[in-house]
Amino acid sequence: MITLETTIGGRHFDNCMMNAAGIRCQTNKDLDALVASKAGAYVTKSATPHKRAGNPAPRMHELHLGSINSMGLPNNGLDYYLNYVVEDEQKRPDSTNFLSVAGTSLEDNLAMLHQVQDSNFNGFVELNLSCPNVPGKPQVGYDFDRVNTVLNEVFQFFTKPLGVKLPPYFDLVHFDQIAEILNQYPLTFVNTINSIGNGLVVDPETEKVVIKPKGGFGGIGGISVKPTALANVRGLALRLKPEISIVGTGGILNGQDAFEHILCGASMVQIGTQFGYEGTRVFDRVSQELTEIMAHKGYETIDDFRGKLKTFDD
Ligand code: RRO
Repeated sequence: MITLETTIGGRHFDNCMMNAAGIRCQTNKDLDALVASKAGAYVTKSATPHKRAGNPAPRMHELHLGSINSMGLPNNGLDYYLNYVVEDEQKRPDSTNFLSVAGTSLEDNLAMLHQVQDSNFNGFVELNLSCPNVPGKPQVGYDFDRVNTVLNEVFQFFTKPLGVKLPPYFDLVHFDQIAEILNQYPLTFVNTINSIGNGLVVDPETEKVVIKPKGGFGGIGGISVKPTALANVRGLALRLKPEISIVGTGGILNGQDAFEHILCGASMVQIGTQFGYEGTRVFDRVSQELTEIMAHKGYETIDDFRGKLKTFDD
């Protein structure tokens, strides 16, 4: 009997697949559709203390090999998402879901986490340290001292399960440096990767960029980011203490992509760009495809192969 169930921080999930923050999770209607789907959990659109309209349109563009976006954190504000997840927990007390927060300053993040700490919310908080699209606000995840400061401040008072959403890193020394910081804290999970920040897509016909904000610069997602995502999942899985689970995000379109993320060390996988294109059916399809791969290989649970990627040195 093959199962796609997984465990993070002692919490059980029936399916190891879910949406990635930002994709079809901004409204109650979006979240209701995720609850009704085969996804093992959902994550809410990254929240700021107050509702935000985000950047001007066009701010997302479909690419042959993925997507570029500069949404600029459009969201309904923390109260909206906190109310949703708390009410959902009352209806489904055994489920664990993810509440994403993305303050544009340390003060905002601390204020939001105080509010979450004081609430009845019992799920996971995903602290987004990697939004690439707010003009004038660099991604915190690329400033290692700042990451350390943020986590140090947060864990002075925050006692609920917390993870961080990281930007992609591109040098093994950076994996070493970020892991050394993350390992000092009681994190429940690390989610890697957010979109590859500040790519540029050019339309040769019109000789113009394809999105309006920031002169056309935006975060790249979808199939073209998979090798970077796998490297980050693997790089962190090899360096983080075992109590910190890895959530793998980036370039998952099918069962094979999910399989590769898990092989690199992911306990949960998130589908972003492709979920945007396909809707909740993606979770049925990718679950079916992953199950078939596992059947073919004789695996019954994802723990049978999670993190067991081979190299030429084995
Ligand atoms: O809203 C966005 O522009 C956005 C966010 Br907060 C993020 O974390 N990642 C992304 O690609 N877009």
